[in-house]
Amino acid sequence: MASQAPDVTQVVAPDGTVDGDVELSAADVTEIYRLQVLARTFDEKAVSLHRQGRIGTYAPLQGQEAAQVGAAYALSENDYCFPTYRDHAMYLTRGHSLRNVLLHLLGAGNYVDREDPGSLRTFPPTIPIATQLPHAVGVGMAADYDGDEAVALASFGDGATSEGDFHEAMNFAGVYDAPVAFFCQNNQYAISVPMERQTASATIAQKAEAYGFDGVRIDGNDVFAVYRAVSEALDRARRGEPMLVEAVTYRQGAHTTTDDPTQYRDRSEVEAWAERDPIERTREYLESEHGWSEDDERALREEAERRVAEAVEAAEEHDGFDTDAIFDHVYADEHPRHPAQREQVPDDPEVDR
Ligand SMILES: Cc1ncc(C[n+]2csc(CCOP(=O)(O)OP(=O)(O)O)c2C)c(N)n1
Ligand SMILES: [Mg+2]
Repeated sequence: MASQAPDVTQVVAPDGTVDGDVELSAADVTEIYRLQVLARTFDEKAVSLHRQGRIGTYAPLQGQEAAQVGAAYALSENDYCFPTYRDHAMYLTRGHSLRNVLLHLLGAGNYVDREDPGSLRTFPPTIPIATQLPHAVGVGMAADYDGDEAVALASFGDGATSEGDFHEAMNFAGVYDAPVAFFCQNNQYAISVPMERQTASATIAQKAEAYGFDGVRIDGNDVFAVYRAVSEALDRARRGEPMLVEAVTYRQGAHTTTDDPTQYRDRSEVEAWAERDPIERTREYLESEHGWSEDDERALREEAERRVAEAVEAAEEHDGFDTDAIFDHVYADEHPRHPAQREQVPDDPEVDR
């Protein structure tokens, strides 16, 4: 049941007490906490912008900050990252600007941050569920053939594990020892479909066994456990050993801004998971272990609010969408049909909100 506390590996308990070894320095934990708070501040703003008709449909990440920041933080700069449409905090952690993430939501950008070439190793999200997983395996293998040290992190949801692409990617990775880490954010739902209707497996982690590699199940609201498990998966990937990490977490908000979760889940379940909030846990750890003060907290929150407000202003000053850009990067060379298709796309399409 989605309301039960997950039986999973933890490093820091919900009240901030330490259960295991924390491998991160005070500076790293502070940076991770800053990114978590920035992500939630951005998320709240994005939901509000959608309600005001200022951005398109938005998939909220609230509740999944530890999973997204912890996993992306474990990557080296050169590694490849394949986030989902909900993984806005992964983009921020990988160095994408808030403005750049917003531009996509405004229909005026495509996740390519030209100001930050390093961020090009983070792929745009795919909307068809699980299609990024074979891509991640292929990119990891291509990097290996090129003698590049980089490995790939493939992010996906619990619902994605019912797609053929998930099984094809896992199978291929197992057979060819692909340098890829599979990272599942099990947020308990695929839109309105709960975990127990998604799979008859007791866990998602155990699915790895069928493909010949290891899977682990961790508390996805414990950023320390996420960082440790994904770091290990990436280390193994560098040795040509794929691994699956199942991060057990919860989507606190709606599936998207067009969804009403009160139709399919109880308030008591949402309240139980709020007790396990991933941001409060990191803060409690910082308070008890590193003397994090109220002044530190206030300054951090003010900075997050300011940065989000500035990004909204900067993004709303965009020059419109370059419709020609949808043809970019589809083929290495211009496809013979593209010139005619370019003619058919209006210069300034109405964005469907
Ligand atoms: C191939 C495909 N089928 C159906 C959909 C519609 N759809 C969009 S999100 C979603 C649920 C995905 O759930 P999950 O993988 O758990 O990710 P989450 O949204 O919970 O982050 C579905 C079915 C889609 N986008 N692509
Ligand atoms: Mg899900």
